Amino acid sequence: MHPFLKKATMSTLESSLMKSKFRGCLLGSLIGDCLGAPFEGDVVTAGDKIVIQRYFDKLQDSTFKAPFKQYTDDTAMCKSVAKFLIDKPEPDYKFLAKLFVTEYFNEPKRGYGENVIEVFRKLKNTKFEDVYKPAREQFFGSGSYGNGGAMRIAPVSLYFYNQYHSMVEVAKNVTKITHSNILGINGALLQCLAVHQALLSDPENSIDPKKFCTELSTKLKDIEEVDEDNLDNINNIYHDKLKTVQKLLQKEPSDDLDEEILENLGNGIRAHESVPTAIYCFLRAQNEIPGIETENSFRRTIQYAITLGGDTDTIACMAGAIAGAYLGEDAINSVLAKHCEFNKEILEMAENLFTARESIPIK
Ligand code: F2R
Ligand code: MG
Ligand code: MG
Repeated sequence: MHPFLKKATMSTLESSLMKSKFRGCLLGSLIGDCLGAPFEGDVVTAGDKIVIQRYFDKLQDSTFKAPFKQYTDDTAMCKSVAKFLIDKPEPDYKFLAKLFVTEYFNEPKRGYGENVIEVFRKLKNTKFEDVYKPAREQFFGSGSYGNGGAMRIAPVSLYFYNQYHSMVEVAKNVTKITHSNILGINGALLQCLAVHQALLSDPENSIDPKKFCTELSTKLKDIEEVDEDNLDNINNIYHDKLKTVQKLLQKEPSDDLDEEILENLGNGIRAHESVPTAIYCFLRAQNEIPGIETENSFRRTIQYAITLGGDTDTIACMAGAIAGAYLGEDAINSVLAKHCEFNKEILEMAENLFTARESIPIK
């Protein structure tokens, strides 16, 4: 067991820190989604970065009143994963598939992509007979490598924080209901490991980015799905990207470097073009970034992720989950959080997830 975790399970003080990390993680994921959503698909210019700075300043001003920023599919699916873990002591994937489908048909206008909607329709029409079959049929049988598996995985990292093998098995199965391409699955695994590693890191000690990335790569190597043909060097994609993250972190932040990040890591809807980018945002935001004026590293993570443009809701959501898991709820500005739809409910879910977790003996 990780020494910090061992300590954490031993006294009330550390148990309260773990609870704060559960709450911070899900709240961080929600904030990234809600605040990133208005910019999804945008190309962000230097001028837009100033607009985004003002947007955050305004949202943090307690006198500023505005309608809720609405959450999207990222949070809708994350809610289902959390409920699946809270409600059933043993994983029931048919129950989870039904939760995804019910959530979608109740609120279809949450920004879901066309293809995943086809999976939901097939699941419903086949009465959930084989919960993995519709996903396997996507993209002429190659399965999806979208980031929809990774964007919702954080509750699995939390719930199984001291049951590593269960975490890995459940993360794979939760993903395969909609994403069966190995890049989609491995992307979700990488995000799951990143949240887990951040959760087990002491927020009073600074993160060593090199160690953070090499540990992720080593752990991923052990658990990832492998493509036997390895066409286009598919098996190396995430490992190469984690090396690139480390290299880019050694450079001074600038607008030119942001261009390099987009070229080398990406900011798209594909898992391999967004999960490593979210990890990069979290690590980069451990230190000051020019043009992002805040002392708070949680806000810096989310704001920076949004300034990269592209799949802003999802990259900010994944980076926010990692940052929240590391820092805990206290590091998140409550005025900022209150602008997000579902902010109270997500904290209640985190609390229920924590309680459900604590009632299960450590194996
Ligand atoms: N879908 C969006 N945003 C754009 C649409 C917004 C909406 N129309 C609106 O305005 O309301 N955002 C959300 O989708 C992303 C997660 O996507 P997910 O769940 O992974 O979907 P999908 O369809 O499985 O994959 C996404 C795209 O990736 C490409 N792709 C995936 N696998 C492929 C393969 N094997 N071959 C070729 N292409 C593949 C496709 O272009 C898919 O459409 C998040 O950003 C979330 O916020
Ligand atoms: Mg979305
Ligand atoms: Mg998105």
